[in-house]
Amino acid sequence: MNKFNPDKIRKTAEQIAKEKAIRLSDVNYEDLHSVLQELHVHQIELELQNEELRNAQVRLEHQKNKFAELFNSAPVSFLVLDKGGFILEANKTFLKTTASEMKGVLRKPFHDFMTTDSKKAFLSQYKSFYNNPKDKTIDVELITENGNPLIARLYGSQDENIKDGLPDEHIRVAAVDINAQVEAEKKQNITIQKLIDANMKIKEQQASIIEQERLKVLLQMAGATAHELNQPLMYLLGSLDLMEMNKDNPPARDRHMTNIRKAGERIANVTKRIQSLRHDKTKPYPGGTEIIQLDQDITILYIEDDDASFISTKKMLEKQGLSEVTQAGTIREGKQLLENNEYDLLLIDYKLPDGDGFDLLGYIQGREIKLPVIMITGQGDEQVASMAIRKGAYDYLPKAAIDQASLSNCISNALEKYRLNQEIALAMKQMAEMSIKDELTGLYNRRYFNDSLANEIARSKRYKEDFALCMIDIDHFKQVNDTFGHQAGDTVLTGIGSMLLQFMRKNDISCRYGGEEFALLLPHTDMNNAEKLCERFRRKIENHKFEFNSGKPGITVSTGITVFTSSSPVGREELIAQADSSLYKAKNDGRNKITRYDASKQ
Ligand code: GH3
Ligand code: MG
Repeated sequence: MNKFNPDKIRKTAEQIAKEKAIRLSDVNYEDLHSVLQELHVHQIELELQNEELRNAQVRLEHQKNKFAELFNSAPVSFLVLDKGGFILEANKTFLKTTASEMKGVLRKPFHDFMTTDSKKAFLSQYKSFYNNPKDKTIDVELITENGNPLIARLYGSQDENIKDGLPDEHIRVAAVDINAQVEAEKKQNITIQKLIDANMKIKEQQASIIEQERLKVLLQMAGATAHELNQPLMYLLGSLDLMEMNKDNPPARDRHMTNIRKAGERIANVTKRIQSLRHDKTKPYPGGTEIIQLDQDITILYIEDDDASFISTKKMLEKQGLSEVTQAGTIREGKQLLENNEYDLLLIDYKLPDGDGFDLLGYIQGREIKLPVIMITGQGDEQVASMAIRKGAYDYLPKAAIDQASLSNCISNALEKYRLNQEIALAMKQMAEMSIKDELTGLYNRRYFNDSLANEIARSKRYKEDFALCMIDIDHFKQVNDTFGHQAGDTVLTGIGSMLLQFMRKNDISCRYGGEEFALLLPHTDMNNAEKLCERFRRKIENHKFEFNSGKPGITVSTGITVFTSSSPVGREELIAQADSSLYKAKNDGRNKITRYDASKQ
C-alpha cells in the first residue's frame, strides 16, 4: 500500500487551486488518480483508527464500571479525603458499615464516623499520614450499624495522575477491617502469657529442686556435725565411767572432771553452729530461679595420665560448650597448674603415676584451694568413691560409666553444690560477724565483750596473769548531737571506733559498750601501763580534728581504769562497776581525764 503523504496531497491541492483556470483536460490524470488513491487509503486508515479508539473507549468504560463495582462492593471501605480529612467520595461498603447515606457522608469530616478515642488519635496522625501515606497506617475505630466498633486500619495513596473530577489535593484511603487480626493478636498475647506462666512454673520447679539440693547440702553438713559431736560425747561418757571408777581418788576425779568440761565445751561449740545453721535454713534461696547452664565459661583442669581417656572426655565436654579443658598428666604437674591458675572445676583420675587422687584432695584442702572436685574412679570402686566424698570431693564418676549425660549431670550438680556451699559459708560468716560486731563503729559489741571478759577472768585466774579494763566515755556528747546534728555525732563515734582499732594491740579487745561508751580489755597489762595507753589515746582524741567541726579539735573523752588481779579476784559485774565508778570520778573531776580505780578509797 502507498504510504499516505499529507505534504504531497497539500501541494497537489494548492496547485489545483492556483490553476483553477486550467482546464480539466490539462490536469494530469495520473496525478489526480494517485491523489484520489492516497485519499482513499487515508480514509481507510482513519476508519481503522476510529475503530481502535471506539474499542479502547469501550474497554475503558468497562474497566471504569468494574472499578466502580469493585469500589462499591469490595469488603473494604474506600474513601477519598481532602487535606483537612473531609470526605470527598465514599464507597457503598463504607456507607453500609457506618449505616449512612451518601448525602450524609459527603463533605463531612471522616472523624465524625469514629469513636471518641479514635477521633483524637486520628486527628493527631492525619497530617503526617496525608503527607506521606505510603509509609504509614492509622488504626481507628469506626462506629458501625450494630453499635460495635469496627477496628479499621487506614492505608492511603496519592494519585496525582487520575484527577477524575477531584480537587488537586486529595488522598485515597482504604479502611481495612482488622477486627479479626486484633482478635488473633489478643489470642496470641494470651498464648504468650500462658507460655510465660508455664515458663515461670518450670522456673519455680527448678528453684524448688535447687532448694532441695540446698537442703541436701545442709543435711550433709548436719551429718558431718553429728559425726563431729560423736567424739566429744564418747569422751564425755567415757570420762563419766572413769570418774565412777575413781570415786575415791580425788586427783583422778578432778582430771576426769576437766576432761568432761572440755568435752562439754566442744559439744556446746558444735551446738552453737547447729543453731546458726538452722537460722540459715529459713533464709530464702538467694539467686532465685537461676539454673546452672553448662554453656558458661568454665575452666576445667583434668588430671589424667591416660591420653585416650582425656581426649574422649574432652570431646564430650566440648560438645557441651566446655572448651577450656587443661590436662595434667601427674599430681606434680596438677599441683603446679593449680598454684598458678584459677580453675572452676577439677577432675581427678584416681590412679596417677605419682600417687592417687586422695593425695591431691589432701593438698587442695591443706592449701585452702577452693573449687569443686570430681573423682574419676575405676569400675566397682565404691570404697574409693565414698572415701573421696568423705575427703572433700563433690562427686565421683566411674570411668567406664562416663558418657555425655552422666558427665553433664555430674558437673552441673557439682558446680551447683559448690555454689550453694559457698553461699552457706558466706551467710554463716556474715551471721557470725553480725552477732559480735557493732554495725556503726566496726568494734565488738557488748555481748561479745561480756563473753570475752568472762574468758579473760577465767584465763587470768588459771595463769595468774592480770589484765586491765578501761571504760571510755565521750564528754558532752549530747552537745555534739544538739549543735551539729546526729549525723555529726555518728561521725565522731565512727572516727573514735577506727582510731581505737588502729591504736590497740592485736590481743586487746575494744568494744562499743553503749551509746558513746567504749570498753577496752587489755590482757597482761597492769595499772601503770593501762594508764599510759589511755593517756596516749586521750591526747590523740583531744588533738584530733573531726570533719564536722570545721577543723577545730573539740572532742574529749574521760576514762576509768581498773585492773583484775588474780590474787584478789572479783566477778565480772564487780569489775565493770569498778571501771564505771572511776569513769564517774573522771567526769566529776572536770572530764578529759583518766581515773584509776583505788580499792582503798572506796
Ligand atoms: P557526759 O560528758 O556527762 O558524758 O555528757 P554526755 O552528753 O556525753 O552524756 P549524756 O549521757 O547526757 O548523753 C549521751 C548522748 O549520746 C545522748 C545520746 O543521744 C547520744 N548517743 C547515744 N548513742 C548515739 C549514737 O549512736 N549516735 C549519736 N549520734 N548519738 C548517740
Ligand atoms: Mg558522755
